[in-house]
This record gives sequence, structure tokens and C-alpha cells, in this order.
Amino acid sequence: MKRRGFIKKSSFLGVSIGIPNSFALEFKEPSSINLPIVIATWDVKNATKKAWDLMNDGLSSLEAVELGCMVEEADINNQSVGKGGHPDRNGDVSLDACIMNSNGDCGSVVYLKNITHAISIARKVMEETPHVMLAGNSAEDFAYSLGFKKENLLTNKSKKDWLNWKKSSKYKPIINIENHDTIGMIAIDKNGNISGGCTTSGLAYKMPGRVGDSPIIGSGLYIDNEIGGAVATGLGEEVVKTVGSFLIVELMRNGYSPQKACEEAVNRIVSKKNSDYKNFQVGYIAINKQGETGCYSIHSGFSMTKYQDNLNKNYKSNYYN
Ligand code: SD4
Repeated sequence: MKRRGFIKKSSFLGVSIGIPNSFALEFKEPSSINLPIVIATWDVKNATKKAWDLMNDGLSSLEAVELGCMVEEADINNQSVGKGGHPDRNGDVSLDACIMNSNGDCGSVVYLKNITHAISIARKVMEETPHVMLAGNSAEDFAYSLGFKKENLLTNKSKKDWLNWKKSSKYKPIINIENHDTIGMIAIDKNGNISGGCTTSGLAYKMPGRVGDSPIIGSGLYIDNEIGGAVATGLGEEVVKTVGSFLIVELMRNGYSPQKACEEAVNRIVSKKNSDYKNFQVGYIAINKQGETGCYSIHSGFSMTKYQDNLNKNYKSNYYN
């Protein structure tokens, strides 16, 4: 009995680890870390700067992740997000996005066309509807009802790339190329509250109607304000199959560091029977309530941008293969 009082055996999703009950006492109180902090997938320093500046001015992590993600959505040179994103096989650009706040509320849009700021519509779904997810034409109509304007998201550059692709029409995920630059962002504001957002045009030349992990709460993004948050990039199908971001947060709840939790989530993918991991990329970033961060991917080439203490820096990810 005594021993059971000291070591709590936790089994979650097949993970079995011993956790001292006193573990929580070892955590630093949020007030002892330098806030705000923002982390994001890939090299997106303009976006992290926007988010950090807003929080430094006293705004919430929710405002920060929305406006930070919007920077990439509006950047037509980023061909994995928002306007200028690569289209599907028919030449149509469709977007997926989600957002989650520190209360555990969330909203998402899937297969959204003609609207640049999918992350803002996701936030509106969270705040102004009784639902968590809207899809396709109805998500688009919802955006118009809020005053968002119809835009052509297919830029000349992305159209040219698509026409080139059509010559061979071969569909195969290419590591770090078609998977590049989806933005997943997690922020902790000055009050210690965590929010996250994720926005993407998904895989280039996907089947029309295809939805990836990015708008799926628990897969592309998960936030628990008591624990931390995680976000994914890469081949969404593999992230969905392992519910990667939720897994990482639950591992952190059970005592894993953000780094170890990201590694374990990648491990779940690569160790699956007949895993084809040599041919696709998945990357995760995570942060816990104490401001510790983690970043891990299957292959080289992934990176995380982190802004804390006036330092906005991109870090190369460690990787499995
Ligand atoms: C998807 N995970 O739609 C996204 C793609 C991505 O950088 O992350 N691109 O599967």
C-alpha cells in the first residue's frame, strides 16, 4: 500500500511508466519562466514575431496564434498555406485549419475554398457557433455571412507548378517538399495561458475533398492549458492514424519531457508494421506549461521557430532516420 502511494503506475495508450506522486512539485511555477513564448513549425520568423509582439503588448495567446498564423496565410510565397497554396489535382486550392484556446474550446474548418484566412474562420466556428467543425461550401458561406471576402487563392506561381505537375500527374508524397511550411503555432501569454493554431492548404495535388490532420483536434493540434500543447506537420494521414498531438500532450501529462514525447509520437509511426516511413515526413513540436520545448521528425529538414526573451530563432530538428 505504501509503495502504491509513492509510485503511481500510469498506463495510457499502451504507455506504462512509473510516476512519483510528487512529480508535480518538481515543475517550475509558470511565473518563474520568461513569458510570453511562441513556437511554430518550420522557419516562420515573421509569424512568430507577430505573435510574440502581440503577447508582449498584453494580448492573449489566442489573439497571438490567430494573427501569427495569418501572416503565413497571407504570404503568397508560402505554397503550403492560405493564399498561394498548392492546389489539388483539379487545380482548386482548399484549406484546412483549427484553433484551440486555453479553456479547451476549439474550432476548425475543412476543405474551405476562396477564403485566405482559414484560421480566422476556425476561430469564428469556435466562438460563434455551437459546433467545432464546419466543412466545404457551408464553411465558405459562413465566412461570407461574417463579411469575409471571396478571393482567388490560386496564384500564377502555384498554377504554373500545377500545370507542370499535370504533365506527369504522379502522386507521391515528397519529403519536405510538398509537405513544407504548414504552420502550426503554440503560444503561452504573459498570464501563462496556452493556445494553438494550425493552418494549411494540405498536400499539394491531393485528391479533391481530401482533408489532412491539420484541422483535426488531437491529430494536427492539441492544447491542454494545465499541461502544454503539441502540433504536427508532414503527411497528415500518418498523424491522424496515431492521433499524434493528443498523444504528445498525454505523454507530457504522464511525465515525459516535450522532447521525449515528440520522439515517442514519431516512434509510434515508424515502428508500425509495414511502415513506409522512409518515404514520408512527419514532424512534431511541443511545449509544456513550464516553457520547455521539444521538436522531432522522421527525416532531416524539419525545424522549429521559437521566440522567447526577445530572441526569435529557428532550430533544426533532431530526426529518426
Ligand atoms: C496535411 N499535415 O495536410 C498537412 C501538410 C503539412 O506542411 O503539414 N504540410 O497533411
